[in-house]
Amino acid sequence: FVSSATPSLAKSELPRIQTDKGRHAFFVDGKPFLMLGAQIHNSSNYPAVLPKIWPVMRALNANVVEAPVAWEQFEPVEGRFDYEWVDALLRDARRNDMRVVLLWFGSWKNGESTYAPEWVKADTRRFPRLQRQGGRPTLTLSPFGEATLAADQKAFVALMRYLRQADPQHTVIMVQVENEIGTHGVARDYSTAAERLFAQPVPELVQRAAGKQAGTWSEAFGAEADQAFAAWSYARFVEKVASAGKAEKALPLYINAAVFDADSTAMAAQIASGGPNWNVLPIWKAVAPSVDMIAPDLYLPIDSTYTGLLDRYARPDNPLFVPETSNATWAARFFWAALGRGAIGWAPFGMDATNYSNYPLGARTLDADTIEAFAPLYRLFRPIASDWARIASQNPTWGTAKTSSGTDSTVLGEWKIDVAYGQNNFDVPEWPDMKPPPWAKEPVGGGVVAQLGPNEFVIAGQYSRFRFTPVNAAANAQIMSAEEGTFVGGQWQMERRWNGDQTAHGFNFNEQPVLLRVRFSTF
Ligand code: N0T
Repeated sequence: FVSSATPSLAKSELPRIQTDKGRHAFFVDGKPFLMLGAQIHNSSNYPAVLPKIWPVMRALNANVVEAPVAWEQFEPVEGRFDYEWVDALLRDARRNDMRVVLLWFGSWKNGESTYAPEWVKADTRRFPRLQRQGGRPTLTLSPFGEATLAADQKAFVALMRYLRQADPQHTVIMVQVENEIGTHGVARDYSTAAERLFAQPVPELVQRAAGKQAGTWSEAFGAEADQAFAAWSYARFVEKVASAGKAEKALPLYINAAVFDADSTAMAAQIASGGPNWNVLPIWKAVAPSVDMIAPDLYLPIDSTYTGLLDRYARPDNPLFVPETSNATWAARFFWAALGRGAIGWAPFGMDATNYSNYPLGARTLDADTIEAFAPLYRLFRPIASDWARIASQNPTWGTAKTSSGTDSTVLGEWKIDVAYGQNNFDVPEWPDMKPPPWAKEPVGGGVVAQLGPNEFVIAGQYSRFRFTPVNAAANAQIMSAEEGTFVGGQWQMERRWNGDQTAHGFNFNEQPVLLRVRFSTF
């Protein structure tokens, strides 16, 4: 039986990641797509909560909602799957013109296994726990549990099969497998089975991917042996879950990483051991090839840490995606830093009106100021989500978020770009009682540049000033045109030219972010 709707549905293309010359694009409906996301709270995954989600999404102008589906709700009784939440979410998302990233809270959620169904939690013999040295079990399921793997895989397969059947239009565009894997306070599994494996030679695949000498884990990895072993043990489990799910519906899959530091690995080894911290990415990449992306969750309000971690995960073999970031106002500016590094998506966490706050990670309250820190960014980019994604996948880009020094700079081609924060829009020499703009001391401001040609750029920014000077100091430079506008149907559409005060003191971005297209010449 073929219904009349079948042909058009069959034509709707599967979302996919495309990588070309080290740049990435996420294709949705056959077109590049930028995820302007927002994640709901952990326990907001019930139909009753939906009315508290959509008004926030609308106020933000998000185009993607990230929402968990918990193993305990999906398979409350072994072998019986409950699709009620997924159904309600899909129905509502379509009505609200939103796409969905589903988060599979299966065997692991923030290192522990609290989202496993009761029939799993109750049976520690069939579903063994990861053990501490000396034999005490943890709240974490062991990644060596064969029955645990079979059960998680079976449930994930059921979820992906259901998406194949119930979501031919691909409202769900991407799926996260597990959540923030990695144990806290115990470096790895010390069960008898794990100890036996730990004493054996490192599998050749891992040893080669990590660029180590052959030998046991301790011989090959030294001080990082426990963390590397844990990464391998989780990665092989996740690969089996992910590949089986992909065989049902080949959506892009990712895992998220609890990350702490861009330079040291000590915290990650203690607080999220085995999780996909940047130092064990080669292991994860080699052992879990069905996972398309490894994505950092960014909550620390230190600018060098935030951007340093972006750099760690924006790689030719790993599209940058920030599936969780703080929803405090300070975090909004890092949207620009992520975009400039080619991010295919970015999402503040805790965006629903369930009256919960994860402060100090996020905002104390989800008030109007919180929403307004993020909404203007999404308001600017939602209409051009596809245009920006196309531009960023084909051209050099650079992004900046307000630094502690108050300045930032880069070179793109023949042009040096200097960014200054907290400046007035008009330069004068010493002036009595002159004050900086009201936001000068706030942790706000940023911008992004894409180089369209040797002398042509698209710039967007907020609370920042951009200046362009030729790298060649002997060259004289002039602005040929500076147009404020947007893209409509893939074509640039000018609204007005900037000139006079609007260009004499750099390009100044204020409270409302805007898009500029500028052309220079030299003589
Ligand atoms: C995140 C979120 C949610 C010393 C926290 C961040 C989400 C999970 N975990 O609200 O639980 O599901 O992925 C952990 C960040 C820890 C920072 C500690 C700094």
